[in-house]
Amino acid sequence: MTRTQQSSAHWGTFEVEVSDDGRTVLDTRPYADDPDAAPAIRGVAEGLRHPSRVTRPAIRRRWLENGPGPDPRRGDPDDEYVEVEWDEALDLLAAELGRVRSTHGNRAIFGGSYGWGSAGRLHHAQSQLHRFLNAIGGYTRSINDYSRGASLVLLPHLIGPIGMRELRNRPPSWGHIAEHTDLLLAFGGLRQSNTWVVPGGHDRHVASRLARSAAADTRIVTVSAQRDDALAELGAEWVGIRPGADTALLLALTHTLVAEGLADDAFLATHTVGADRVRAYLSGETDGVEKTPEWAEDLSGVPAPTIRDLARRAAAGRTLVNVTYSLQRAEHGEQAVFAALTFAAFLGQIGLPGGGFTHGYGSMGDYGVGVAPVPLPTFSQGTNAVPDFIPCARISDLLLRPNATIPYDGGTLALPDIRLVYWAGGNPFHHHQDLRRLRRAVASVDTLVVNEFHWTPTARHADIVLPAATGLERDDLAAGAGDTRLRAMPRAVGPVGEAREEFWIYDELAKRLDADYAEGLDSREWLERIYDEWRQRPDTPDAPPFAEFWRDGGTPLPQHHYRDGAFTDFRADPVANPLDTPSGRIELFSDTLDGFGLADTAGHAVWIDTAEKPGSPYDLQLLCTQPSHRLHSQLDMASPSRSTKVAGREPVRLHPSDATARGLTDGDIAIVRSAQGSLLAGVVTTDTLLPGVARMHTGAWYDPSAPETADCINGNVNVLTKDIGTSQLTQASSGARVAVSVTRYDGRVPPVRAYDGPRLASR
Ligand SMILES: Nc1nc2c(c(=O)[nH]1)N[C@H]1C(S)=C(S)[C@@H](COP(=O)(O)OP(=O)(O)OC[C@H]3O[C@@H](n4cnc5c(=O)[nH]c(N)nc54)[C@H](O)[C@@H]3O)O[C@H]1N2
Ligand SMILES: Nc1nc2c(c(=O)[nH]1)N[C@H]1C(S)=C(S)[C@@H](COP(=O)(O)OP(=O)(O)OC[C@H]3O[C@@H](n4cnc5c(=O)[nH]c(N)nc54)[C@H](O)[C@@H]3O)O[C@H]1N2
Ligand SMILES: [Mo]
Repeated sequence: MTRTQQSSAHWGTFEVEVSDDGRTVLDTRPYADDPDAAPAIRGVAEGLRHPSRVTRPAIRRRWLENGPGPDPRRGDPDDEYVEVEWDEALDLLAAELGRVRSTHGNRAIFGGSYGWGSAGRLHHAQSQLHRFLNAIGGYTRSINDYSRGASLVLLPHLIGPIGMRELRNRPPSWGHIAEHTDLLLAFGGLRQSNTWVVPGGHDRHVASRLARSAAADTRIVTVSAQRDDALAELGAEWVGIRPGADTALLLALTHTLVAEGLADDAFLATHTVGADRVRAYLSGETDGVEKTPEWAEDLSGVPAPTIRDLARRAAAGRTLVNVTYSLQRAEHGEQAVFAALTFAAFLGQIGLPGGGFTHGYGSMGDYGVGVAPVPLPTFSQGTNAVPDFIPCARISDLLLRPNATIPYDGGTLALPDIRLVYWAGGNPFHHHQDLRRLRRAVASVDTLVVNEFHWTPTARHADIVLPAATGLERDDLAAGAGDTRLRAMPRAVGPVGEAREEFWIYDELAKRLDADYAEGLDSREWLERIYDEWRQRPDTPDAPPFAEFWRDGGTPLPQHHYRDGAFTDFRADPVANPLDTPSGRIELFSDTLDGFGLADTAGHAVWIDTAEKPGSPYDLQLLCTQPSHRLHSQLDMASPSRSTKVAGREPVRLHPSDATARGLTDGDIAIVRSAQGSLLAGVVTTDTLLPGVARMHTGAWYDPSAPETADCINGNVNVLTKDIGTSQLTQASSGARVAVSVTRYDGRVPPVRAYDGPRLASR
C-alpha cells in the first residue's frame, strides 16, 4: 500500500505518493483541485533522487589543501571535491567564519544570498541563514530583487509606500476587469506559464482561466515582440514592438491624448503633479524633439496610425494599462514603468473600477487573484549589526571593486571588502548576468560556502558545500499570497544520504561559535512555536491548536476580495486620502528625482536610447524570458524541463526568415554569441516572433566544461547578458535582453556535463 500526502512548492500545492516502506517518493502529481497545474510538479520526485543531489558535506580539494584565499580556478569543471564527515565540515566552516570575523569584521561576510529557495515558512533558506549570521554579529546584506528591482526603487518616489501596497495587493481583480474594463493594454503580454508560479505556494491556479473569462467582455491588446505572449484563447490583438521601445510608444500615446484633447485635465489637476512638465517634454519644448507617433514608429516599429488608433480607443472607454516586470529588467527599464503610469494618469482612470495602471498581470500567478489579509507565520531573522548593503544585482561589482562607491537612489553606497560569501536558497550562476565576470568575482574571495540540494553551477564554484534536506524531507507549513489555506507540509521521506535540515546546520555552527541560534528548541518545536505565535495574534483567524492543524493538514485562511481596485480611496478624495509622496499626489514630475541630478534620470518619464542594441556583428535582439517548465534553474534536470530541450540543450527561437538567412533549420545546433560570451543552443523556428528578435528561456544549468567550443554548451543565457545596472538610480538587473549573433555550429558537439556533479573523493 502506498501512501499519498500533500506538499507545497512555488509551483503549487501537489500530491506526493510514497512507497509502503515510507522510504521512496514514487510520484509527484498535480493537486486534484488545481485547474491549471504547473508541469514542473511532475519532476519533483525525479529531482529528489537525481544523481545531481549533494549527499555528503564536500570540500573543494584546492581549498582544503591550500587554505582560504582567492583562487582563479573556482568553478573549474575538473576540480575535485573531498567528502568529509559532518563534524569536520562544521569545524572547518566555524573556524573560517571565526577567522574572517576576527580579522576583517562581520562586514566582510556577504550573506545576501538572493534567490527563491523553497516554499515553507520555517525552513525558508534566507531567513535561516540571516538569523544565523545575525546571531554571530551580522553580515553585508542585499536588498531589492531581480524581478522588479527597478520598479521597487522608482515607484516609491512617484506613488509612495501607500501606492506601492495598493499596486501590489489591490489591483482590479479579473472579475473587475470582466465587469468594467473595455480595453486591457498588456505591455509584455500575459504569459500563461508565468502564472504557474506564486511565491510560497498556491492552491489553485486560476489566473489564466479568469483571464479567459474576462476576455469574453474585454478587448485585450498585447504589446510585445512575441505573438504567443498571450494565450490563443484570449483572442488578443497583437501589436508587435521592437523590444526596449515601449517608453517611446507610451510617450507617443500620451502625446496623442494631449494633441487630440483626450487627456483628462481635471484628474491631472487634482490627483497629480507635474503634468505641465510632461506636456513640455512631449511637445519638444524641453529637448527639441516632439514625441509624435511618427517619432515612436521609427524607434519601435509600431506604425504611427496604430499608435493614434490605440490612444483614441484607450480614451474612448475604460482602459487598464498593465506592464509586465520584464519591461523594467533592462537598461533604463524604469522609464517604461514611469511612462506607463504617466499614460494611465493622462487617461485619468486611475482608481476607477477596472481602469488605471497595474504591474503584475502576466508576471505573477497571485496577481489580481486574491490577497492574504493576515500575515503568515514567520521565523524571526533577528537584527543585523552591520549596516552595509548592496542592491542584489550588484554582486559582481561588490566582489570585484572593494572599497569603491556606486550611485544608488540619489545617494552613494560604499562597497565593503568581502572575504567570505555564504549562499543558501539561490543560484547566482543561474540568476546573475555575465557569468564570465561573476566567475572572476567569486575567484576574488577567500571562501565561498553553499548549502544546496543539488550540485548546481553555484555549488560547483563553492569551497564548502553542505547538503540540505528538501521540502519533502522536512516538516513545515506553507501558504502563498491569496491562498485559501495555511497548509501543513509534513515530511514525506527522510533526507537523501547525509543531507540535513539547515536548521540543524546553523545550530551546530552557532554552538561552535558561542552563539545562540535555536533558543534551546528543535525544529519541530519551532514549527509549533511560529504557528502558535501566529494563532495568537489578534488579527489572525480562529485557527485550531497545532496538533489539530497538523492532523487536518491545514487550516482555512480568510480570503479578502476588495470590492474595488487600487487607488479607489485616493481617487474619491485625494485630500482626505493622500498618497505618501512629497505632494500627496501621483508625481508625474518628481522634484526629488530631478534633484538627484543623475544623467540617466529626469523628474519625469524620458526616452533614453540604450547602449545595448542590435548592430553588427550582434544583429539580433535576444529576449531572455522565464522558463515554462521549471522555476528558474530549479528542476532543470527533470523530465518536464528536459522535454523542452532541442538537440539536448536549451532551445533558441528564431523567426523563419532569420533562420533561413543563417542556414539554420529546426533541430540544428547554433552558437549564440554576444559581447560577453557564447553558448550552444538548439534551433526552433516560429513566426510568432518578430523578425530580428530571438528568444531563449533562462535557467539552463551553466556548463563551462568545453570552453574551446563555448562559454556554456548547455544554453544558459547569462553567459550572454550584460552586467550593468538598469540605471544609476535603480541599479537593478538588466537581464531581460541582449544583442547577439546566431550562427550554425558544425563542429564536434561536446556532451553536456552540467548535471553530473563534480569528481568526488572521500577520505
Ligand atoms: N538573464 C536573465 N536572468 C535572470 C532573469 C531574467 O529574466 N533574465 N530573471 C531573474 C529573476 S526575476 C529571478 S527571481 C532570478 C531567480 O534566481 P534564483 O532564485 O537564484 O533561481 P533558482 O533556480 O530558483 O535558485 C534557487 C536555488 O535554491 C536552491 N534551494 C531551494 N530550496 C532551498 C533550501 O531550502 N535551501 C537551500 N540551501 N537551497 C535551496 C535550489 O536548489 C536552487 O539551486 O533569476 C534572475 N535571472
Ligand atoms: N513557469 C515559470 N513562471 C515564472 C517564473 C519561472 O521561473 N517559471 N519566474 C517567476 C518570477 S521570479 C518572475 S519575477 C516573473 C517574471 O515575469 P516577467 O518578467 O513578466 O516574465 P518574462 O517571461 O521574463 O517576460 C514576459 C514577456 O515580456 C516580453 N518582453 C520582454 N522584453 C520586452 C520589452 O522590452 N517590451 C515588451 N513589450 N515586451 C517584452 C517577452 O516577450 C516575454 O515573453 O515570472 C514568474 N513566473
Ligand atoms: Mo523574479
